Amino acid sequence: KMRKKIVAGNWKMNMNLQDGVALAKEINEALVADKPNCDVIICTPFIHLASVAQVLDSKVVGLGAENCADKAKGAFTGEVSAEMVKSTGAQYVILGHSERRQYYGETAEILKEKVELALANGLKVIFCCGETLEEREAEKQNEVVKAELEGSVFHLSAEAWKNIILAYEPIWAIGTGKTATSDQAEEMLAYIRSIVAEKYGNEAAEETSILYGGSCKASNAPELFAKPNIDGGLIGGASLKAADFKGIIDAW
Ligand code: 3PY
Repeated sequence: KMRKKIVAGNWKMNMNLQDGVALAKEINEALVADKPNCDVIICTPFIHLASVAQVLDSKVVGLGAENCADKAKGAFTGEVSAEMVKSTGAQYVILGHSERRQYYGETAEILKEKVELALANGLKVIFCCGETLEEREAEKQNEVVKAELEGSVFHLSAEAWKNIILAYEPIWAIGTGKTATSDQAEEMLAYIRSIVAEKYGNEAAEETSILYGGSCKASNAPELFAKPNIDGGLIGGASLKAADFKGIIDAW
């Protein structure tokens, strides 16, 4: 594969500050000792970012947030802006994770604002999309994913698009232990690449990294990563232990 291979951890709301910094150190040490064959990114809660940035070798492990605000600055109590994320040393932000859409009411319009602010502040965006079980059973998965991309990222310029990484996470496979089969994942990622090609051209589509997420772990990563359109994984639970995470990285 020509394009970037990526393994990105999504810690979600886990780890206190001390445990998080210790985990980041452990991952960094393991990868400095045994250089990965792919780009590795860890995405942590906001409060960890500045401290984790201090213990990572940014040439070996990238750092990202799991969210950012849809406003640039000001009277938005409790929010964290893209500029603040960037100032910690982070280079990435996950946007549009299904947990944000489902539990925090993030719509396509809100996500569009977040994407723009993230890019304007020099962050690369890991943009998530995916369908529910009900939508898949109704065979609406392609339609749903296309609408998510059209609503929040397909308005971007070709130049801005270079800073977008896509992650397909079928909601029915998140934290449920159910993984999409490697054929189901490949089928969707090939579809996503085809609509990126329609929008930005074949060359841009070939250069876009598209990840699979949803109960991806060391045992299923080799089969998933062997598929032509799967450029890596967005990893939930298995990113919380250095050995498990390293096992997935070694699948490349
Ligand atoms: C999972 O692996 O379940 C995820 O949601 C990763 O983002």
